Amino acid sequence: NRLVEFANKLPKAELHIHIEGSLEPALMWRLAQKHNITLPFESVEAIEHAYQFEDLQSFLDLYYQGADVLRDEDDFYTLMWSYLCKCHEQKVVHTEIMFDPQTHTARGIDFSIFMEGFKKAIAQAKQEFGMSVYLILSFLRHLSEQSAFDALYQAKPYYEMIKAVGLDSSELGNPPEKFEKVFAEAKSLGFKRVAHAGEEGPPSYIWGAIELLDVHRIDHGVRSSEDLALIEYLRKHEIPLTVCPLSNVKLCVVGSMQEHNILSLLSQGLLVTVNADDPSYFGGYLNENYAAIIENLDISERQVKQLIVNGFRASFLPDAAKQQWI
Ligand code: ES4
Ligand code: ZN
Repeated sequence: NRLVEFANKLPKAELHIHIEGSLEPALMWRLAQKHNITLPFESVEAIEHAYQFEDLQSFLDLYYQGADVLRDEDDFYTLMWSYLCKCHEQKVVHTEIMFDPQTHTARGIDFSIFMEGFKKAIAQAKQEFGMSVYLILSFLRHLSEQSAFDALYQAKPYYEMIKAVGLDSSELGNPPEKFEKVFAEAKSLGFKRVAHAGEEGPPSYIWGAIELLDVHRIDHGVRSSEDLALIEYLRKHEIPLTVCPLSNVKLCVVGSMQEHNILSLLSQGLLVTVNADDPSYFGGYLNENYAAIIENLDISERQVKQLIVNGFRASFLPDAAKQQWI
């Protein structure tokens, strides 16, 4: 497919990726052996076979279990380095990566363990590939506000490595207002802000993320199509949506790729971007997400270009660096 080749070859930015969601089954298997952890799977193929989800929660259960094999600094280095090598292969020249500190600190793994591992891999990618890499500290919304504050303060020695805070995990029943105070504190510390909203949750959660959390971007946001006033607001204020097509199909947020509303959102004038979310769980990295929409939707070359340019526009890169890619 000519358009797939076209998208593969262009320099791209990625804005919605969970590093724990880039843990490939083969690496999970190897780390389980290394640490003498018994996985509830018989083989690497059995892990891959288990990746069939009915909703967000059924995925999150496996995703947190998978992350349990990440124990020492070298594990986190290898996880990050593997993802950054994939970026290099796929012409991702800038990436803004979410990580879930509470998933690790809750298991007794100190901030320094994962941050030092990430730091080495990121320095190497900057050096060897000339990539730019930002980190987004993401709070788990199924945990308490106090736990989010703890994560924010434990990160203090690493603030210069962190560009933004985010909000992820189980959306329904954990609305943005639960995290209003911790986002206000993050803002006063100088962090940018993003939040998952309108993936499974209603448009009111997107309004909440905007009005109470003062976010720069909405992660997913596909349910904004249910609220015309919201669409109008997102368009007027150029608030980006980081859409993840393969994720939405895998988690049954949409019935099929053919039914995905990404082009409808784009043609309504929204700043829509394409992203991988949890590539090793959902069937592909950024290029596979482009391939999926190109092969299943009636998309033009101009629209593919627009989505790629939007990735840079919606990024936290300084304007001068954005200009280089737009
Ligand atoms: C996630 Cl797809 C998705 N939604 C919410 N939280 C997440 N954490 C990792 N992937
Ligand atoms: Zn996500």
